[in-house]
Parts: sequence; C-alpha cells; structure tokens
Amino acid sequence: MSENSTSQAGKISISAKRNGNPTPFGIHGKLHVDGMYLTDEHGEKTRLKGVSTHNLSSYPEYINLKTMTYLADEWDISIFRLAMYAGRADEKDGYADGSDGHRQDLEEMILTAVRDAASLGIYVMLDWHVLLECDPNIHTDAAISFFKKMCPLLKAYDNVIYEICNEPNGEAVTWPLICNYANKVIPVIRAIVPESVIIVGTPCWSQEVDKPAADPLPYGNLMYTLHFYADTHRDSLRNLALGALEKGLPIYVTECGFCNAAGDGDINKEETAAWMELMAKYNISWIGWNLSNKDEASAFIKPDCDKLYDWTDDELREHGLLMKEYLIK
Ligand code: IDC
Repeated sequence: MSENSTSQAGKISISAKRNGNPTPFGIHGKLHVDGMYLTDEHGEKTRLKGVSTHNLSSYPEYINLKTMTYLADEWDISIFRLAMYAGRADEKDGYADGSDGHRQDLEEMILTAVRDAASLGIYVMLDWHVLLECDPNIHTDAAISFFKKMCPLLKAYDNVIYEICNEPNGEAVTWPLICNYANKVIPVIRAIVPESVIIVGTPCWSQEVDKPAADPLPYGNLMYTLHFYADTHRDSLRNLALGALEKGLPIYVTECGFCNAAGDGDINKEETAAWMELMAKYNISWIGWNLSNKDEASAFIKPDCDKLYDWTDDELREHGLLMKEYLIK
C-alpha cells in the first residue's frame, strides 16, 4: 500500500505526504466533531485555517490546481472554501436560479477542486452560499437536489466539509426557520455521507451563535457558523461568541474579514488581533474572505494584478498580506 492510499474500500486516496512533509490530511485524516471541537482521527483537537473563494460564478479563474498548490505551499492553508452562491449575486446567476448549463459548470468546478485538494492533501469546504435571498428556505428544493447530486460523487472523499447555509439574515429569518431548512437538508446529506461534518449558518449573517447554543439541532458531527468582519464586529460579538462557547457550542468561523462587514473600508489590525486571540484560545478554525482581485478591501489581490498565484507582497492588498501572515503563523 502506498503512503497515499486509504485502506477503506470505495474511498479515494487523499495525499498524506507531499515534498517529504505530511499534508494536513496526512496529519489529521478524517474529521469529526467531539463536544465543541473539530477533532481528528487520532482524537486530537484540530484547527483548519484557510481561504475562501469569492463567488464561484464571478471569479472561477482562481479555482485551479496551481492556485491551490501555491496557497497550500506558500500560505499554509489546510482548507479551501468554495463559495457557491445559491441565489443571484454580482450580476451572476447563482446555482438555484441559473441555467442547467451553469449548474453543470459549477458542479464540474467543485468536483475538480475537490480532486485537486485531495491531491494536495488539504480539506475543502463546500459552501451553499445563502446571502442576498436572506432565507435559506427559499432555495430548499435546489439545495436538496444539489446535495443529492453532489454527495454521491463526493462521498469517496474524506476531505470535504459541508456548509449548508452561509449567512441567513433579516429579522424574519429566525433560528427556528433556519432549523426548518436544516432539518430538511441535513438528512439528505447524511443519507449519502453518514459521517460528514456539516456546518449550519446562524441568524443575522451568521452572528447569533447564542441561538443554537440555547437550542441546538439534534444531530452529531455538526458545527455552527460564526462570521466576523473585524472593523464592524468587535467586543459585543466576541462576548456573544464567548457565551456560546461557554455552553459548549462547536463553532467554525467559515468566513472572516479584517475590514468592515461590507467587505470594504479600513483594515482594523487591533480588532483582528483580538479575534485571533479568541480563536486561538478556543481552538476555533477560520477561513478568510476573499480570493480575488476585485476592487474592494476584503479581496486579497490588488485590482491591477491578474496573476492567479505567485503574488509578490507588493501585488497583495493589505488584507491579503495580513491574511497570509496569520495563516502561516
Ligand atoms: C461580498 C463580496 C462583494 C459582493 C457581495 C455580494 O465581497 O464583492 O458584491 O458579497 O455578492 C459576507 C458574505 C459575503 C460578502 C462579504 C463582504 O458572506 O458574500 O461578500 N460578507 O460583504 N458576510 C459578511 C460580509
């Protein structure tokens, strides 16, 4: 048996060693959730840090093996998040409202990215990116058909984490409504990939982790989403998070930015440092937004730079530079 192969039948081998070093998957293997912690196959608490794509439909050029390899080697990412918008955004159709052809392109992009990640021994987060439509229930049928189609193709890959609703938002979108959606979608995924780690978004753009802390969903291997944008979300959100952590809620920061919540404005180093300290203390995994050269502060790459990898420090925005610094720490 080669060092890369897994012994289980029907599983795709995920690279365990590369360039003579163990890969993130080689170190951690298949993950599960134990109490409040993402936990590896040796029973150790695990932190997966990485980057998120922008909208897959808007910036597909960054979803390729060379970019992922560069980020794994030079930015030390152990997870790559695929942000697939469910509804329309940025003048691009989402998965739910796009044509069949568009859906097929997105599905192929995801499959290729998962294969690439497996060859590098890193993890992938498959993000059903609910945003402008506010309520995940609007696209439940599309989400179910997406997961019914993708899970059979992905179940052989033990490096995939499923995120079922990025950011439910709006006053009307309460925790019980999110549970209503989750109770329909989680069983679909689990029927096909029974041991999958699934992450559930929380109310108010995935900030109100106090809600699932008081009323968790009745499934194992679940984590709940917390998102912060450091210049907007400060002590009060950290205190809310601390309350949920004290109750033992498993939290994954599947998206964060060091600028404001609009993904723009100034980078706030002080507040970012406070978030980093909290996340390190509680062993919280995090993923930075966003891998693009869009003209906005949250993008990692300067707008006049078209390179898809090999960026010099000068070609990165302040956000990209700081992100890289925290990732390789
Ligand atoms: C933003 C993008 C921006 C895009 C907008 C709508 O940075 O270019 O036009 O979405 O598609 C989130 C969301 C994430 C946002 C990001 C910044 O999950 O999709 O991206 N943000 O606003 N939550 C808080 C901030």
